[in-house]
Amino acid sequence: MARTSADSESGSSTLTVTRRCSDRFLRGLEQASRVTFVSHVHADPDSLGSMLGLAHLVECCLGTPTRLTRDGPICRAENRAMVEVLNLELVPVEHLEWDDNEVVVMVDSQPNTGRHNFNGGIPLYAVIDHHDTPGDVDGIPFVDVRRKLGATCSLVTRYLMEQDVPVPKRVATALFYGIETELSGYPREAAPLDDSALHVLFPLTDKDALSRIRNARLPESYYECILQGLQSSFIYDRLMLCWIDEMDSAEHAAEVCDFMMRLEQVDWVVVGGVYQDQLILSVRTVRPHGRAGEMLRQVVGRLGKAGGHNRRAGGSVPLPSTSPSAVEELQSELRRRFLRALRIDEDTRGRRLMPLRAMLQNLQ
Ligand SMILES: [Mn+2]
Repeated sequence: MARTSADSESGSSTLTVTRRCSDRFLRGLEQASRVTFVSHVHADPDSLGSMLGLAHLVECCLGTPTRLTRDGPICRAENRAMVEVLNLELVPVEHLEWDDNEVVVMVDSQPNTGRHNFNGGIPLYAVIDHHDTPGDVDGIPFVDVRRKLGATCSLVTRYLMEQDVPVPKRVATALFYGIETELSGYPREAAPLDDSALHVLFPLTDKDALSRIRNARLPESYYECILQGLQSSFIYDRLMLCWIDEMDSAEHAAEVCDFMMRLEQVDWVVVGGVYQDQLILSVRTVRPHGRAGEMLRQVVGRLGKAGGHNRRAGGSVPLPSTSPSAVEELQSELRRRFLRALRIDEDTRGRRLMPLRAMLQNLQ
């Protein structure tokens, strides 16, 4: 098992008993009147699955009531389908009220990474995560952050296995889908724990529910954004950059990025789309050790926020104005920075993915 901050913390020399992470996690919750799970903004399948899995663990092992929450809307069609199909009850973080002795656990995210609006009235008991983006975990009693792990759901599955808790279909489906989406089809590039979690969970999943989530119906705006993405794509060496003028969901940038990333000539795809008063950025790379999260954080710098993993990353930059000139100015600054970060000659002329002539001909 990977060494973790939780492992090293418990590495006291006086005791020979090695307690498992899940034992320590549960022990700290014994006096809790209720356990509330929080995660990052626009909850994704990994955060939803992790909250559900840990809530199940707590309910089975301690009989303590739990709550799952959501921070901001859930936009992506598959993620909304997951909430609906698995009947997840999510309390909006802005409506939370606290019981005496209530305990809060943060999953798939770390405090002060700018990825959540939760700054609750009560301190966190635990942080369970796998992100590279370092958060402020000082003073938090239980921390289990495994940066090599592909999904937080894999760690939660491990806790359930350690405690020998039966995993019902609904929980198994959520955990499985959480891992599947985080690994983008490459379980073996993540960690052995991800791969083995998928093996354990798959027979327990609800296959119909899984296919209803995977094949969620898409809104018209998705196709509008795909069209804009195709029409605005420029290729610079191994990088493709696409811009979307106006999106009615922050998730469309990532969806366009997922759609574009399989183009055979490029290794990197960056999509930037205007959503309300922000430019939302999404990055994908086919390189297994691409460190996309680090690259995007470096590019965005002080302009905004960013984070992510080896193959995938996301971020946002506030726009001073949504006028075309303000958007264009930011786009060209970011283009310069991406080219520099990927060591592509800054004078490289972009080549359109779809030549203008072809676009016009298609209209006739
Ligand atoms: Mn995750």
